[in-house]
Amino acid sequence: MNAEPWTRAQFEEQLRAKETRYHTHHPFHLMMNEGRLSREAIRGWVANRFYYQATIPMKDAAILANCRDREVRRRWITRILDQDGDGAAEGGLEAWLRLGEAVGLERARLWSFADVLPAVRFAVDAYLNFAKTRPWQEAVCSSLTEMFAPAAHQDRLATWPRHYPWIAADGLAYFRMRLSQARRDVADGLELTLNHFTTREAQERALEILQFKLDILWTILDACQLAYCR
Ligand code: AHQ
Repeated sequence: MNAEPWTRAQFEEQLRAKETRYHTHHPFHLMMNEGRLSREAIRGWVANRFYYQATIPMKDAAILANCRDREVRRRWITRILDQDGDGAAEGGLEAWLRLGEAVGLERARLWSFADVLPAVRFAVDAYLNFAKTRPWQEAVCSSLTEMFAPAAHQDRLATWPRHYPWIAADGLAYFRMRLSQARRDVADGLELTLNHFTTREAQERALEILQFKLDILWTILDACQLAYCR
């Protein structure tokens, strides 16, 4: 017997309840916020997360490539420019490169992806492949881990200056930039998700998709902890 679909409010509540599995609860992130990471661990995290950041515009382009809805494309395309930049703004990738320089990593080193750990490469590539091969609405749903991202950025902005005074303040510009951009992106992605997944079976599928993406973020920190916190 098919269960009744959740209401929009219940469905959103189910999605938001996944926060307990978000990577801000990972031991590596807890150590980061408590100032317990070495310079090597911070540098390793910045270099590995750059592989994730540099893949986001490709992931969003994959969503556009799979989407026949002009109105959705007009809204979604802003994410690519937010990261790659355009005439007016330098973009998120540039801000992350400045974070790299602030922690002592050369830009060329970051772009070489020489420091990317095997599990990080597999996890990030799995995210890109998911966006390329699944319906665009599923890829939109997977981006909703960003519902929980403002807290992560706020944690860093609140704790890094005190715990990691060797990192110049302008290196944290990326986290500040995302506080507003993430909220706008999430409003968009959530609207599309609540509108598309309307049967109970589809809503349960949406929760599975979100858990898949939470596992990607969790795996990135598993690899960083194993590699940099001996
Ligand atoms: O800086 C982040 C970002 O631009 C994005 C895009 C979004 C997506 O499309 O999957 N997810 C995401 C995330 C960013 N930062 C991560 C962090 O912890 O700094 C969080 C991550 C996410 O929650 O998915």
